[in-house]
Amino acid sequence: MRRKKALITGISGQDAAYLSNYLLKKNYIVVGGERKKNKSNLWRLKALGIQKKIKIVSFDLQDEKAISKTIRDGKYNEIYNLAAQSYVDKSFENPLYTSDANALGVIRILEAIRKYSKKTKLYQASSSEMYGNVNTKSQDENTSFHPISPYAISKLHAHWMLGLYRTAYNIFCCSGILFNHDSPLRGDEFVTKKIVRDLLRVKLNKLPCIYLGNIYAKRDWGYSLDYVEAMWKMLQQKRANDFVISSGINYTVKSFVNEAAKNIGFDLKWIGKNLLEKGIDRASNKVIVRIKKDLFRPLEINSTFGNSAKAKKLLKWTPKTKFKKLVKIMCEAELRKYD
Ligand code: NAP
Ligand code: F7E
Repeated sequence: MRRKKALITGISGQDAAYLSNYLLKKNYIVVGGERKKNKSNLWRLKALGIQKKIKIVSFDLQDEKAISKTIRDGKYNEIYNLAAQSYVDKSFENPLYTSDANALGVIRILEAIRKYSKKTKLYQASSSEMYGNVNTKSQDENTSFHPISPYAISKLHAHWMLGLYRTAYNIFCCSGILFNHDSPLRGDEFVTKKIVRDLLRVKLNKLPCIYLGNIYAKRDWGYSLDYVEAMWKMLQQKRANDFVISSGINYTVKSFVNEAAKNIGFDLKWIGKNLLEKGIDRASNKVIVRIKKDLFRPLEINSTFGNSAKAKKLLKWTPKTKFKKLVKIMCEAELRKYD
């Protein structure tokens, strides 16, 4: 049987690494799209030992001509668009670039598929951020969207364009509305990775303490390795559809800190309120965690909580890794760096 060929954009990112590994195991030809930089940044593929198995092509969400050529010439069965300016906080500082890459970039891909490669199936990385602060207990495919960051608005623009291309042009495109998913390959700027990395630095006396913003925000956290399976399953369906992918339980950032601290060998007690709240190690009486005003966002989603019943029913997908296990996996991987 002919091997399927997939293009994964944003190949230097967290999800792209796990998805590449997953598709290689399914005997796909995997092509990775990387935007041009002074220095290629494929440490995640190296960490999984798959760098040499992936052909890298130049791919920038802002470059319409190159996107058209890549898609026209590539003859891909499937495209997974994972490329994005993915950091919510940065989107407030850089709304123009975020919108151009995350929203218009997806339209560039859709147009290239419509014009040159109508049989190619597209997976688009949508986000739970699109919901904003809603009153429903949990969020599913029917929950309305109230985005409150440039990032969320850009992702919603792309999400709605996908729906349009599906109905107007019969293009097979699926939107995965994924809730937070993290892993040892998570980017350093995201809170889970920052907590694990910096708590360990404090433990090793390389850092006096760790600074955080809103520790009362709640997130529905899962494991990236589990979530990429759902991406693939979406494109194997008979009909294109949108799916929420989530763990179905949420925790505060503070709970993440407490759990990671336990794994790293701290027993934290908390004193004070608001900006003066501190996490103190019971054994040494040292302040390990402090709050910093600059790390709060102009607008914040207080709580995310996904309901992925549709994915369970139609994709037979359920998350395998629970919160405590995820924190343990991330802490153990960080500890191994110092072995
Ligand atoms: P990530 O690690 O931040 O990776 C993003 C990738 O996009 C990087 O490879 C980055 O390349 C690339 N990129 C950025 N701007 C680009 C541009 N203009 N052109 C081409 N590539 C560009 O993200 P992730 O956590 O794996 O997430 C994958 C996708 O899912 C993203 O679209 C994200 O928005 C979305 N998502 C993530 C989560 C989550 O919790 N992880 C949840 C919902 C949705 P550089 O190395 O050059 O920066
Ligand atoms: O923040 C709070 C922060 O940056 C999580 C992206 O993958 O998931 C991710 O977006 C929470 C927020 O992820 C710090 O205010 C407190 O409430 O790890 P994060 P995110 O914004 O939830 C969604 C689904 C995506 O689509 C995105 O691409 O943690 N927080 N103190 C902090 N966050 C950071 N980064 N740094 C802090 O010091």
